Formats: sequence, structure tokens, C-alpha cells
Amino acid sequence: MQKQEEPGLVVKTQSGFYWVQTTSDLITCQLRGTLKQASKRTELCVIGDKVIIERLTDGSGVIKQVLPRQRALSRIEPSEYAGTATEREQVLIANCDQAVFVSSAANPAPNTRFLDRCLIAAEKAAIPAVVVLNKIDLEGAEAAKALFATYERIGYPVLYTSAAANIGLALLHQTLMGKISIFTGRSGVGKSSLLNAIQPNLGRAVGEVSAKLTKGKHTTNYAEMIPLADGGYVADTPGIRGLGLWDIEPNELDAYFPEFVPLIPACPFSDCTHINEAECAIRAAVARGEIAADRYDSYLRLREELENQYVY
Ligand SMILES: Nc1nc2c(ncn2[C@@H]2O[C@H](COP(=O)(O)OP(=O)(O)O)[C@@H](O)[C@H]2O)c(=O)[nH]1
Ligand SMILES: [Mg+2]
Ligand SMILES: [Zn+2]
Repeated sequence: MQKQEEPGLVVKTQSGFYWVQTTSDLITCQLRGTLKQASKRTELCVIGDKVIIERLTDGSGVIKQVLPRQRALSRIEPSEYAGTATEREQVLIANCDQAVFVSSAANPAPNTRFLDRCLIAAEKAAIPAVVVLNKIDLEGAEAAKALFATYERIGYPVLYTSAAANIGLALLHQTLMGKISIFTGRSGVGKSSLLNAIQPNLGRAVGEVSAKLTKGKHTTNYAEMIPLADGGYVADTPGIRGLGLWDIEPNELDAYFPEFVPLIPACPFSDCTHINEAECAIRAAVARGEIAADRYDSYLRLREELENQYVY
């Protein structure tokens, strides 16, 4: 009997098992043995990957092929090897339509340094980013909103929400509908609460302490994206502590700050670092207040981090 091959979408991964949505059903698969040796520096198969499977008689399946990725949101895998020659790429999601980065107005207070890092990763991957500021029902919301207006000026969509007070949820729902999204941000900002307010069980458990899922070497073991009733999928990542920029050269960093891009040609040197060159157009724009000092500060810090990264 000829074995039947079928296309499918990887919607969940856990400890070497892959849940693949085919046109007819959800089937638990493992990777074909020969695929496993293909690469040590990155992951072979992650949520969002399109694959070709073959069914086995016991009802499970084998992934025979992982189709080329259109896009992927990555970071340096948090592990004891990070910063060494054996560090690996962790692909958080493949082929997603957008990345939604959630912060909270208070409790925890916003960390734009971390948000900028996430936005750079999305720009590198050419994934459209959406910024969410949650918990705007809390004291301090006005100051936080003023801070986030910077991102609107740059051109990112910014949604102001409160899962607790039911603000902005319809717009968030609309933003997610029909798309494959990664929904991420630090622990406690309200990711699960927002998703559960949109659709029951769309988010992971509220208040979940996910240390087990986020720490150490085995961080890649569990990931899931959940279907929206109206089409699309949302991957609610457990709170992400850090996001080491993967595969970015120091001298390409400026290209991932959209508000820098139109000014870069005005710098006197084509390899301007925008750190200390006289007549640098970026520094001049910061001085005039056209580029937010906070964003420029993020640029300087990330640039230094990239300069210090392991060189292969
Ligand atoms: N005041 C307020 N609290 C919220 C809001 N959204 C979530 N929370 C609370 O913040 C805590 C963390 O929420 P959770 O959804 O687990 O955050 P996650 O770690 O990002 O998934 C919980 O105690 C929630 O009840 C909000 O909009 N306003
Ligand atoms: Mg959560
Ligand atoms: Zn410059």
C-alpha cells in the first residue's frame, strides 16, 4: 500500500513531540530520524512550521519534511551555552503574521529597554509588530501612555488595554483575528488575562509561574499556539525574561530602528556608528528631540552588547 503524505501545521511542541493540524485532524508526530541530524545551531521544527507528515497505523504520525520558513522570530537560546561558540538559535515561532509585545502600565512598570529589544528582533525578522500597553486601569497609566506615544510616532500600532476594566479588548481581538500571532512580554503584564478575556482558554493560566518553562537548557520543550474561533492562532509564550538578539551585526542594528532609517543617509560616513561621529544625523536628531532619547539609549546599549558578542 502506498503511504499517504499530507501537509500540516505544527501547533504544539513538547519534548520531542509535535502536534500537527492537518485539514482533517490533529495528529501527534515525531520527527523522522534522519531529519534530527540536520542542524545543531537551530531548531528543526517549531510551532508555525509547515510540514509534510505520514500517518502510522497506530494513529500517530512522522514528520518527513519541514518546509522552508517564510519568517521566524528568534533569540539566542537561554542556556549555559549562551555567549559561547555553541550557543544556539531558539526559534520562538515560524511563519507568524505579527508579533504582539505586551507591557503593563504598572505592576510591573514598563521596561522600554526590553520592548526595544523585542522590536529589533521583529524588525530583523521582517515581522510586523504591535505594541500593547495593558493595565491602564492602574495608577500611573497616564505617564505610561505618554511613554508609549513614542512608539505611535515611530509608526507602530499601540493598543491601550485593560483586561481588568475591559478596555481596548475589542480592538485587540480584531487585531488578532485571522492571523498567526506571537503574544509575548514579561511575566505578569497580563498576557493570559487579555487572551482569556478575548476567548475562554486562549491564554495560559493566569498568574502561572512558568519558571519550569522559561529557565535553563530545556526552555524549548514546550510551545503552543491556540486557534481563534474566528480564524488565526495565538501563541501565548510564558513570560520571557530576556531576549538575546540572534544573528545581528553591530553595523546593521541602525536599520532596525525605523525612525533612524530615513536619517542615516545624512550621516557623513556610510559606516557611521552614530556613537561619537561629528555631524552624525542621528545624534543631531536626538539633540533636537526628533528621536526619543530613550530609543537612542537602547540603540547604544544594544550596539555595545552586539560588539561584545562572541565572534565565530
Ligand atoms: N489591574 C489589572 N490587573 C491585571 C490586568 N491584566 C492582568 N492583571 C493581573 O496581573 C496578574 C498577571 O496576569 P497574567 O495574565 O497571568 O500575566 P502574564 O504572566 O503576562 O500571562 C494577574 O494577577 C492578573 O489578574 C489589568 O488589565 N489590570
Ligand atoms: Mg501567562
Ligand atoms: Zn550617524
